[in-house]
Amino acid sequence: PQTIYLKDYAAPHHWVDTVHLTFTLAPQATRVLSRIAFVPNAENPGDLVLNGEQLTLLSLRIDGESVEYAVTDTHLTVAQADLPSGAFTFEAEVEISPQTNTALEGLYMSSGMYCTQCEAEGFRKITYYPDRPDVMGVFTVRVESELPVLLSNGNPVASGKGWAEWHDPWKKPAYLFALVAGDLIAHNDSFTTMSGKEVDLNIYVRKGDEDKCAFGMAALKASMTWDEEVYGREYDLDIFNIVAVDDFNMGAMENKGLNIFNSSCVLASPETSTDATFERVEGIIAHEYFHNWTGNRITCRDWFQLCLKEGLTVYRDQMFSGDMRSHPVKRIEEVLQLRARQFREDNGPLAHPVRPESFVEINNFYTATVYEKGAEIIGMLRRLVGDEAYYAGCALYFDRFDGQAVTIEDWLACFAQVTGRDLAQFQQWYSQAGTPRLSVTEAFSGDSFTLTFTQETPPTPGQAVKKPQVLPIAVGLIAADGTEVLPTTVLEMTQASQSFTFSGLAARPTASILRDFSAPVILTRDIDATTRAFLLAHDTDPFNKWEMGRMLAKDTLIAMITRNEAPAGDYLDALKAVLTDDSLDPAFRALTLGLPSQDDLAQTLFDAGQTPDPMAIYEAREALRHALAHHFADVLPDLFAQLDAGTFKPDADGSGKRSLRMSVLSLLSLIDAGKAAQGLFESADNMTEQAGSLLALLGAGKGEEELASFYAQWFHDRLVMDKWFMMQVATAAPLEAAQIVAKLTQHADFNAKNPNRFRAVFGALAANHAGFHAPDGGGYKLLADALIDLDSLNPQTTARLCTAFETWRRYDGDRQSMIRDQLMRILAKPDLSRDTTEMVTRILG
Ligand code: B3K
Ligand code: ZN
Repeated sequence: PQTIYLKDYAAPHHWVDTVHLTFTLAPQATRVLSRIAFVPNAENPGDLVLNGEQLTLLSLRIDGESVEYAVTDTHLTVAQADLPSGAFTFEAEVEISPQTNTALEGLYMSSGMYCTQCEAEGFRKITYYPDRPDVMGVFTVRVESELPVLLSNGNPVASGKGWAEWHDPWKKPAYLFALVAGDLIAHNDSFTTMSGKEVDLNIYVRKGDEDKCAFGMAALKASMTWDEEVYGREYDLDIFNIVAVDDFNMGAMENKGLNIFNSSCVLASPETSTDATFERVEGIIAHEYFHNWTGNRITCRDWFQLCLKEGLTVYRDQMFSGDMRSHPVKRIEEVLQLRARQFREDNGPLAHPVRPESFVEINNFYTATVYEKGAEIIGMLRRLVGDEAYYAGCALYFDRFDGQAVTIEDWLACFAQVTGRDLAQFQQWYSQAGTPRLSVTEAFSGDSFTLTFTQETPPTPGQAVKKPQVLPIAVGLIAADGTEVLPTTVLEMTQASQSFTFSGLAARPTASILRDFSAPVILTRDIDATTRAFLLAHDTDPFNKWEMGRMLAKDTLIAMITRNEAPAGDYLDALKAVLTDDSLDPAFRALTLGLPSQDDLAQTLFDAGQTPDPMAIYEAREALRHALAHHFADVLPDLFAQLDAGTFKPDADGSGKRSLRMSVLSLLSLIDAGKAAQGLFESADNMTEQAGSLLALLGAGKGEEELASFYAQWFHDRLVMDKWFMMQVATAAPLEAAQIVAKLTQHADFNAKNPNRFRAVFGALAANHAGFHAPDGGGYKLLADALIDLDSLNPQTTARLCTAFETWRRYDGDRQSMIRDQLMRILAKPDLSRDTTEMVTRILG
């Protein structure tokens, strides 16, 4: 397969002015008639080159005349010599088969409805077109079908029996095209924008899901208000539609005026959804809505610039969620995610810059690095330039580039202009892969305290030597009595090694370093458990307060794993103080109670030069859970009773309480024979507590009966059933995981073609660290078998799940060779997709 390089970017030979599409829908023979007005690009003249894949071409005309053309599996070309000299109209008719499209890219069918997914390069499976984001056109779409709801982008123009026409006045790249046709029900509302324009809002769902739309609708309206108030961005069409689709490769898609969502990311009700789902729905609705400005009105010149829209939009949705809920809690959750997914990626064979320099299949680069590290870069930029300059830079960006397809350089130029700063070194964050290691030493003399930082970024594939990055390091200083003697101050580190001195101090302070996780680095700091416990008790920065608890937990677990030590008493006491401190937010207490994941511990051991043993990690973590349960035995039952949040409301308060309550319950279940959890399972009126109590039971080796009654209650609800599958795999004991997965794949409700269900089982297997890495290699083989089968149906989801193997070089020789064998077996599959081939090849390194 061909590798595409950023350095080879060239403007297209032709621009698009207007596009008229007529769809005559039929499951296996949909006709797509296109009329495209092309304008030659005077700056780069050449042949007319259109993308097209899996299309049956029925007719082609240019300015009404037939013309010579060449067609391959991927392109249609008309030689420049055969084209009219100026602008011309291209007309073609193609036939496609949505029903047999199991890749879920292009136009496909899901539970009887038609829907599309075009980003990144799916439009070429719908018709011949210059399918690249820098080519933007004004689309008019006619949909013909007997289905009652017919939707496309923009505003509705006209409709009649069996047809509807839509016109999108905003020019856009083809990846934002969308079409939906189905027997759907609208949950309707409206929104008045800041300039007084009335917008019609709809969430379209299948019959039976109408009662799961209210929360998503409220989140949409809150997002629209927030973008007006915080960024001054107003919505720009008469209508905004969201459609829920059951079969979807990712979370959701920001198509102009017609967002399409994985039903798991928009539907929510207290009975069927957990607090985590509510929070995710709120965040994703906001994310897709925010793309209307960061992504749609201003888009990417090419796919290497993906982080331009994704990093910024993730940053925006994170700020929104923080405003809606709690910034400290949200920040801790973000960092947990970042470390679990992005640091993991950055540490292995798939490490790549936030703006990659090459790709084979762009769908493989919708990664934690592009999204989450991309968002961290925006956060650092804001910290470095300050709030005022940040918003001024954004305003300039919106103003200057509205309606254009641009680059990271264009984005940064706005901030260079408003601040007068040289952002050349900062720009390295986009080009240099790998997580910087930051270490610090402390010295006190006279009245001065000095912090000396050293940074180093390890090599990553294709980048052996790294340069120092610009690091905003937020620090505070705390006196022995717990008072803060230096409030949060941002140090700007630009060198490999750099010192910062604070004078006028009466006594040696305790430093709180990297507050709010001000830069995406791995900080090493040699401090003893007493200092950590002091900061856990006294740090005014909630992130670092939590971080100290986490480091204590990690040290305790590492000592248990490597030296067979008993859990440190200091740690148990410090944790108990947090657990029982009513002045702290329950959500924060729950997060502090959470233990580092097995995967995190494996990486930590590997970084320290040891070979992680998954079974030993599992056992130590289980032993610590039991030790915590016994150490807290006198307070757990009372806490469990007190934390009843009352009537279910999916807000920060209620979910925080329930989150702590479920953490308490999972420990309590280890010492009360499951009594409390069984009681709650019987009485729960919401999914958070019903699933939480079931998980607590399963985590204590119980819950067989509850699992069966859960099935009997919910077998008809596909999203709840995803949880039923997932929970069993997630809590399976290491030596049973493969067998449980094998059994579940034989279940009548298992369906590999549905990405949610496939991920519920195989994503959970990959996340069950000790189970996946079971000594006999059964987990590896099972996943490889499933991926080999899925690849012919759905390359995108297959390639995504290959990341389960990305950490293979951490482990012992036996495991490495078993994994290598499985990767080679996948690679040997005839006709393996480009997506999976690229992923497996990169993982093998
Ligand atoms: N932009 C889409 C992701 C498309 C993924 C293509 N494989 C969703 C989002 O980030 O909002
Ligand atoms: Zn996005």
